[in-house]
Amino acid sequence: VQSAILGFPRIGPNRELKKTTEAYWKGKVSVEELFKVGKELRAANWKLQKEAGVDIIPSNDFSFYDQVLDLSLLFNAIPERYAKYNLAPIDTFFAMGRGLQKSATETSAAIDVTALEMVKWFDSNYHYVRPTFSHSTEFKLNGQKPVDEFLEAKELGIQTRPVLLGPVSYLFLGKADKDSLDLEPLSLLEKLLPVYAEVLSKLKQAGATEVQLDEPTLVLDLPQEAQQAIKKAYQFFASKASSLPEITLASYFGTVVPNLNALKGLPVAALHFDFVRAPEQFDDVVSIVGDKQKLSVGIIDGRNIWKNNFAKSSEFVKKAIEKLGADRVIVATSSSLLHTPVDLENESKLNPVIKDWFAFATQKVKEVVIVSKNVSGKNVSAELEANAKSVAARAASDITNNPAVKKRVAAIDAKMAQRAAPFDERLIEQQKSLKLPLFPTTTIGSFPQTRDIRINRNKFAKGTISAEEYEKFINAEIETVIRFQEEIGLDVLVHGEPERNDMVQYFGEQLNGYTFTVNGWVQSYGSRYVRPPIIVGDLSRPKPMSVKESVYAQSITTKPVKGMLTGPVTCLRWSFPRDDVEQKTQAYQLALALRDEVNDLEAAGITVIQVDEPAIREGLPLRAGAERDDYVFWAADSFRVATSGVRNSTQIHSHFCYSDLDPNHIKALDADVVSIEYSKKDDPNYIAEFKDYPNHIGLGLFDIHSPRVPSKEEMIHKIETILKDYPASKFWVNPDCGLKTRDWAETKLSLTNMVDAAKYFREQYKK
Ligand code: THG
Ligand code: ZN
Repeated sequence: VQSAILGFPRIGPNRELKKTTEAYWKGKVSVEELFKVGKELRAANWKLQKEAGVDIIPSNDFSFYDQVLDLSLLFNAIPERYAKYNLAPIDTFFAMGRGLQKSATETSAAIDVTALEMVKWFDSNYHYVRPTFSHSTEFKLNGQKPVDEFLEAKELGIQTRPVLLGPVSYLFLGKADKDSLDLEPLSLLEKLLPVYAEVLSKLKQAGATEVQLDEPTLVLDLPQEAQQAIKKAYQFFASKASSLPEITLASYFGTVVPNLNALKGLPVAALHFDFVRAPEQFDDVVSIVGDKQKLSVGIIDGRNIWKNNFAKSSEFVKKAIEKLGADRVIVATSSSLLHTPVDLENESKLNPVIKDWFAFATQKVKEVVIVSKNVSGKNVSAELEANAKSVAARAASDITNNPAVKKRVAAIDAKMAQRAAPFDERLIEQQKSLKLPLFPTTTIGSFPQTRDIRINRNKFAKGTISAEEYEKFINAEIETVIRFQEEIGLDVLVHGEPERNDMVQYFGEQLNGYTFTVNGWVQSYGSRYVRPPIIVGDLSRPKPMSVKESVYAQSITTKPVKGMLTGPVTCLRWSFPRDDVEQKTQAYQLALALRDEVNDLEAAGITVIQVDEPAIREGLPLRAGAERDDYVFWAADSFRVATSGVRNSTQIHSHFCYSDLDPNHIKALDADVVSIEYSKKDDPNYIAEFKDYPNHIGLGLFDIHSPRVPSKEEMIHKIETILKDYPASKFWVNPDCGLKTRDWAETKLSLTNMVDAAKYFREQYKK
């Protein structure tokens, strides 16, 4: 029984990829150095897997930014606004990923282009760069990255299985560009397939015997056309079978059963399914595996950090072997390991008892091999025994159980999830106390996280500066941010969050029931990584978490300062959750902890409190149905449990980062003000979805993910577009997200322009 890995994290054990990429952007390292580091990272990953004894090792899972963007570059799906600058391919690639703004020099013209849209990768915290097509898109091979990387591995004596996003998912996850809105991406399939086959045949010529084509869209509710497209695409490849490598079609993150017809009789060599997320699909999918087809059993979790249960997994795989025979079964990770941290060995600070419950990517590689050996009848009894011990120890541990928390969750009632008065009444009281102008301006919470801030946070963490020194430093930072906001005329201020590394990690560190890594980084997008805290037990708040900083900020200004918290669903989603308790239960435990925090902030004199739920959309189950309905209820309900304990005059804000939220789900939160992403939408229809939204709306006016500075006129235009149809009193003016990834220089310019845009409209409405 073979073992297979679907993809390995490319960031390096010590974030080597981030460091070099960012240095390259700053002009501090050459392109040669950048490529050299990429090559070293790939080599190290291949060797690690080879040495662990993996049979099927992926290549082309590496990317300098995003693997979907790699394909857009490879297939020449490069919108003219990027292509026209004739940059080196890698620079075009980065410009598409993150935008580019450069003033003119003597030898080159100015460059000013925004990034392509960035979207959540299914229900994960990874973001891909959305393929963007227009009528003028002409697919052709632009370079041959998958071939180059295959050959690179081959030179090291390592045979790999290149992985590419499959043609249907690639198109389906893309969109039409602004100038071609009538274009249906899937209609490009016929044009794409020959180019796609060309790269596959080059791989074959280079010596690849098999490829992994990911079609994760198979776990969505696929329209009929997309199901047809799957058949069409793989039949097309089959018609060229002699010149192409064998294909493993991989799906993950859910069940494919509703799309089974698309898969039945599909002429591919192997099918991969995710049995961690959807073990219940086993009988159905096995029934469609063809006589000569192999089944890749995704049984080692690519999305979480818990140690695999070898006995259980082996039993599961054996069921497949019984049906198909050992030579037609492959033991695999459920998805790419991109979503897990690189190596548990790097964790020096974990409680050894807890550490023994985890497996990161490097450990998961070994797990795949052990399970495959076990089901092949090889002797791995020592590993099995140690594994059984560890699994039993976790189940019996009192670290996981807190009866008081369980009791409090059980006592939550409907009243706790409801504000004392409806929005209209609350609004009157809030206006009376806050006295804000039309188009009130605010920011989403974080201000630039400078080097100095990071250094001081690290010093404090390491104990090289005292708590007093650190507090002094943080207060000085808060004061800088407050003065700046006063100076440019923002209305509702924030303290800037200098004390926070990450909006989830920061709260996780202060709650009981969580544990953390020192180096457990996971790529979120481009060069930005997160270090998700791990929920190991029942969650509770031993003491206030954010009150001190908010109160200090409020004490030095007469303008209202907004308290800043992360909502229960986001705390849950951006952590590694427990797998032994329902997610819903974990969300309510968090909601109670946050409710106490919200109430403490109010009691300390904070009158505006923002509770962010950017992850609420990604948590939505991928398919319609009972599970999704249940989620929609508990996600909003837990938010309301967290935020409904306050007076009517206290204004609750929320923010989501992403635009593709169902307005009904937003409504259910009953927040007084919600900020939505409006920066990348020129589309008045988008805001029309909020027509009946009763509460106030913050227009996320500019894209903070890009270093580009938007002009005042640009933002005026955006506001104007919607004012035709809506009352001015409904809107707030703000950026589309926190500013922590930006520099001060950009921040000052952007926010000044933004406040000026709001002032412009205030003048207009005076007349
Ligand atoms: N936190 C977490 N997940 C997220 C976001 C977040 N997912 C969605 C969205 N925000 C992604 N955006 C970011 C933005 C910035 C960073 C990470 C994800 C970031 N990371 C620092 C870096 O890579 O340099 C490291 C942060 C740290 O020092 O801890 O800036 O906000 N969980
Ligand atoms: Zn955001």
